[in-house]
Amino acid sequence: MKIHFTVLCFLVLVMFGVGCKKSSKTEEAAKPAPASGSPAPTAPAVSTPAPGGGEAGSPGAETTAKMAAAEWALKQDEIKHDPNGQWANEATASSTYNDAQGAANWSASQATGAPNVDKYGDDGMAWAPKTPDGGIEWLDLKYAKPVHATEVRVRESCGSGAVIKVEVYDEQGAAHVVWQGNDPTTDLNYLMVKFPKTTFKTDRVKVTLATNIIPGWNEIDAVQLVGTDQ
Ligand SMILES: [Ca+2]
Repeated sequence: MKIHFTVLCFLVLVMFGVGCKKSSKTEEAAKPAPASGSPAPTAPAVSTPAPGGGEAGSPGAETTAKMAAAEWALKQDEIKHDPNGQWANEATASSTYNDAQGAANWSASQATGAPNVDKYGDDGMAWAPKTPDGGIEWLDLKYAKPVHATEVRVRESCGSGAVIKVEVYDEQGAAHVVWQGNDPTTDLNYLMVKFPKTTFKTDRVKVTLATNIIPGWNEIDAVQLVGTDQ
């Protein structure tokens, strides 16, 4: 009986624990989407635009939230249609939820293509590692066109804030760390990693996470490589 009780307690903790929860069939939004979150990605190299508050006439909280949501949507749209941006066309990962392969939900390939997760929370249209808090996991992405890269944008869609390193690969296959640090991303947003234009061309990006630093599932919807021919 004691063992059963312990198991039950554990299950209850898992079910009601903090962080991004996973429901295997229905897609559950663990948190309300970005309305209350920051409208723009908090980039390590760029200051975050203020969410438009504090102007004359002091708009009510509802107006401020609407403005923030509109600004968030504009930013998402701008990134999605960036002419220098590419979405991955191939991906592998350290592990996948339920050992998902091919185009299955939560497989590595769910991080290829343009973003397709609309709400912050667990979603099979994003890559998820096998366990929620296991530690180091990575996502390795390939792109159609090699470019001199200037930026990598990682769209986090669940358990945001767990990325610890971003690397790009040169033509010889050597990895170059373009960012390492504390990921400030919250809610459904991009981690925007800007760096001086690479002297080499790259068509491969590796994103490393420490899933244990953010309790619950950590999921990545899409990763954009930004760069130019010259
Ligand atoms: Ca996706």
